[in-house]
Amino acid sequence: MDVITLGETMVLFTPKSSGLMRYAGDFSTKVAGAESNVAIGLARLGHQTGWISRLGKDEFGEKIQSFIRGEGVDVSQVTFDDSASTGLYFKEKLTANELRLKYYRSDSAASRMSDDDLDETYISNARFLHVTGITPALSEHCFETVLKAMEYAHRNGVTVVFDPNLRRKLWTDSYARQVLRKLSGMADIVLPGIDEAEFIFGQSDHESLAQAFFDNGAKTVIMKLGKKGAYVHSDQSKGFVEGFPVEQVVDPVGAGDGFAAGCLSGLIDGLGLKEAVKRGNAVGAMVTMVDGDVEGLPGKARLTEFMNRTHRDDV
Ligand code: KDG
Repeated sequence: MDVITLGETMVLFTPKSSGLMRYAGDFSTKVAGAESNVAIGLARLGHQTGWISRLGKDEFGEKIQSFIRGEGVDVSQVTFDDSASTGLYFKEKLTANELRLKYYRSDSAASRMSDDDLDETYISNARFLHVTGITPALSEHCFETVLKAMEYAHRNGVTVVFDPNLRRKLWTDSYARQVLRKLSGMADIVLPGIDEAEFIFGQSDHESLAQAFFDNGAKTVIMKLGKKGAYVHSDQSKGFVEGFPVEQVVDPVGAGDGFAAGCLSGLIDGLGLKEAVKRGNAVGAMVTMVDGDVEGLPGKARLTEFMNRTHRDDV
């Protein structure tokens, strides 16, 4: 296995019309969850991935499992809970450029994940473990599960990747800050957005913030700077990796997961850090041009074509 991820995935309902959701009659139903988005992104690029989670024993749970399995991700570690429901999430398009997200996930099946859902041997067979700051926000059990997964990874020489993925609707700011700081310090690679970095360490410039993550324990910091691209900081490499131009942003949700998938794909393929981040920038940009959290994730051929079309020689 190249990458194993762990987290909650939900059925995503999107009204087909814009405006307040109370007036919406038709919805599309899709599948979305930060960690499975990354696993799917990597699978589309030809890598071996697995996703650990709990789903409700309901039709939505079945839908999610079939969809993720159909994308080529290993779902052998997914369990079904018959006393809790699969989480749901709604993406309300208020105007063409304004989205509002609403979760129905409190006490969902995934929020009941525990250490029992983890198999150390399964994790030990991966090169990377990818976890995010969404999972610890779901419940104390979930937080402990993330800590245990990280412990298994460290013990077996698996590189831990952490994306803070701050979701303020799920917990209080002060507790979120404390947990995200702790988990960022336990990761080998950390992937904060600049806003998340400021949330965790206070307002500053990107270089000082990257240094703060580094001093906190992360060995490699890859900071997302939106349209501008990313800034990397490790022992070997420091500097900007410019972003790719986007013709029109259709739906920005999931871009960070695409970025993570692209970066990890590059590292698995043996690229240098900045080249890997360039791939991350490209995948992230492509995700924003398509509606849905995973629908814009490219296969290798489309990615290569996009990167060549918007060729940049700056890394
Ligand atoms: O990064 C995109 C995710 O945020 C989305 O797919 C849903 O996992 C999700 C969440 O918790 O918001």
